[in-house]
This record gives sequence, structure tokens and C-alpha cells, in this order.
Amino acid sequence: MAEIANVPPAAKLAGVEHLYSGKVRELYRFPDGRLLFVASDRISAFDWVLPTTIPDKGRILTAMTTWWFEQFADITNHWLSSDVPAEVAGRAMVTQPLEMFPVECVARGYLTGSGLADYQASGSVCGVALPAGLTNGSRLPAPIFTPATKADVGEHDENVDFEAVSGTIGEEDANELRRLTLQIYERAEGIARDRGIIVADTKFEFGRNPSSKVITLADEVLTPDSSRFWPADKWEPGRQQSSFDKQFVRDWLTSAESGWSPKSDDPPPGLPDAVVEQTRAKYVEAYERLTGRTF
Ligand code: Q0N
Repeated sequence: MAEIANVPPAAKLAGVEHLYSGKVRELYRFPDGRLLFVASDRISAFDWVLPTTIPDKGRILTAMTTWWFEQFADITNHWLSSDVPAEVAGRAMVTQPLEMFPVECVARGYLTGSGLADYQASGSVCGVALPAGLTNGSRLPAPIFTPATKADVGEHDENVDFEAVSGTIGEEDANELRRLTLQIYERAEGIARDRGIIVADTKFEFGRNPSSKVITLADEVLTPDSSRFWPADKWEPGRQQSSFDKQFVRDWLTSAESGWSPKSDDPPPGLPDAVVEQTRAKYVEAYERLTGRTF
């Protein structure tokens, strides 16, 4: 699989085969076929992987994912075990190997990002018509399923309509992915909102268990990397919302102090220690607020 220019090579883990490296996650296979899903401490911003890592980010996002899996005990997921190699302790899961659906299953409860851009151009998102008068950050009348197809490395995923998904995987499975996506999102959004975090949108990946044929929730779920988390007390439609986790990073990278611009073709500079520590604290806060557990 293609490598991303500024992502370091995957860790060498004894006895597992490296399958895939994304900007911040890696996938390996054990000899028995089970997978090892690893979350790194890497952080991305403005489509770059930053040269600085955030201590404990991988462990926090892994703990968040497994907590959500526990909340949705009625939704079959790919988690098998948290008994992982020592080098990745706490930031990896052993998972079922699935036949993945080639669809990014996105649910949106609020309008921003590519959803806002599509709405402003056409009044709809992924073929779903929306009422007039919505603005950046508006809460939608009801959550919508806005699937996307994975683009090549370096490209953004492409929003597609439900019919395109049906055409690719069949109507029955497309209906099921939409139903699962909206059901899980609605439940998560309510839980998070009660705890002061708006989950504006989120992306799920599903696969089919090749033996049982059961459609199964995969990937990491409902983390700030797979979702947009906003602080509920600062929500104000009509402007770009602040990011729960990455706002300190974005503010510093766009400040004069960084000497860098998101428009630049140059890689971003490393983050100051204070920004690293503030950002780590936001990931801890998100985990502790959501779960009521201490990290
Ligand atoms: C898999 N991807 C998508 C995040 C992005 N349980 C699974 N079985 C088979 N394949 C996959 C999974 C999962 N999860 C998912 N690629 C393969 C890209 N992912 C890869 C992991 O990092």
C-alpha cells in the first residue's frame, strides 16, 4: 500500500505482518489471521501529520473506542481482545479480520466542512435535501447519512449519494449501513451532549465477518479523530466552531509565532511543549467527560 510522505515507517512488531499505515493508525496481521489495530500518538492538522507527537493520544483514543463498543453492546464490532504486544500496550486492539465495505459511513447531526460546502452549492448533501437558511454549525432537523468513498492517498474522500452506495454494494447492505450509522450516531450524540460534547459528525467503517456473514462495526469509533467534537458551551452557529481537541494546535500553527501557513507547501513545524501539553489535556478531558472514568 502507498506510503504517506511525512508518516514515519511503521513500528517493527515481532511476529506480525504490517498491512497498512494511515496518517495516525496502523494495521497488522497475526499469523492466525486476526488483526492488530494500532493507534499512534501522531496528530494531523491541515492535512499534514505533524512532526510532534501527543503523549498518550493513542492510548486515550483506544480507551475511548473500547468504551463506546461497551456502550453499544448490541452492535456487533470487530474487537476481540486488548491483549497486545508490549510495544503497543494500551493503544492497540486485536480485531476480527473483516471483508470491508468500500464506503466511509458518515453521519452528520450538524452542518460544517464538506457538508456545508455541498449544501451551499446545491441545497443538499449526498442527495439529502435540507431546509433553507442553515449556516456553519447549524444543528440539522435530523441526522443524515452522508457516505463517502475513499479517495487515493493525498486526496479527500468523495461524498456520494445513497444510490451510488447501493450501486456498489447492493441495496440491502446499503440500507443496513445507513440504518446502523444513524442509529449509532444518534445514541452517541445524545450521550456526548449530556456530557458537554457535541459530536457534530462521525465516520464509521463496517465490514462483513466472512464466516458468520454478520455486518460488523470496525475501525476506531467516535473519537475526535473519526469525528468532529465541539465544546457544547461554545456552540454558536454562524461561525466556524472551535475544535474540542485540536484548537490549540490550529491556533498556534496559524499564528505568526509558528512562521508557517496552512497554504504553504512546506511541512508544518514542530509544536511548542506548552501546545503539546494543552492538547494532551484536551484528549484526557474528552475521555474523562465522556466516560466518567479517570485516564
Ligand atoms: C481495514 N481499513 C480501513 C484506520 C483506517 N477489522 C478489519 N478487517 C479488515 N480490514 C480492516 C479492518 C478494520 N478496521 C480497515 N483497512 C483495512 C483503513 N483503516 C485501517 C486501520 O486504520
